[in-house]
Amino acid sequence: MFCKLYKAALGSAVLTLAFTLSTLTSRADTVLLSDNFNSEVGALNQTTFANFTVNRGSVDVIGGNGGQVVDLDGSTSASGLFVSKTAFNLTPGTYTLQFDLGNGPNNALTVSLGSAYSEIFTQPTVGFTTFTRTINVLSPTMANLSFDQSGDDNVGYYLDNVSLTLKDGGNPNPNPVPEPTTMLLLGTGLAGLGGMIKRRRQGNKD
Ligand SMILES: [Ca+2]
Ligand SMILES: [Ca+2]
Ligand SMILES: [Ca+2]
Repeated sequence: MFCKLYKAALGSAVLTLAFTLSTLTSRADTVLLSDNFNSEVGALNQTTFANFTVNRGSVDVIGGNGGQVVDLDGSTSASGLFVSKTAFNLTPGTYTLQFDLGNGPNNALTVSLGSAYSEIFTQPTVGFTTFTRTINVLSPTMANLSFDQSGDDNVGYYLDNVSLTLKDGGNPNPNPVPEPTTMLLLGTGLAGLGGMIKRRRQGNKD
């Protein structure tokens, strides 16, 4: 009899704990930008994009990487500055920036996300290479994603599959402290379990 009660209480406590942990950790990722450029109109010196503007020089939309890609140095001997139309409102949290780069050797490409991230690429890529960067934002900031190609020789890095994702619903604390109410629930469950064990031990003495 006791054994059944004990198991039931223990099972209940474990379920409560599992549920509490799952509600604390299961927040969805938020995709802020995802673009493979396959729906753009292929053209040299293309100026119209769904998610980007060409703020300087020119870029081309050409075939590649199983669809279309953006050659960040167009065909006007003026390399492109390719900037997201959206200025992202970056709340504190962990972001994942991912993009494919192809072509090279080449001139420098500066990839930046406002003050949150900046990196200069100069190395040739073998085919297309996926770059994944984790960006931790500590205080709120507004930022455009930009790809600044240098060179002015009509051949730039080829850009594809750009995405920016906010991980875990923007939870700034990856190891959250349980809220007082959940602690109270857990405490009540464990106290009840302790009481049962105590009663069981006292029962043995009788
Ligand atoms: Ca593509
Ligand atoms: Ca070009
Ligand atoms: Ca070049």
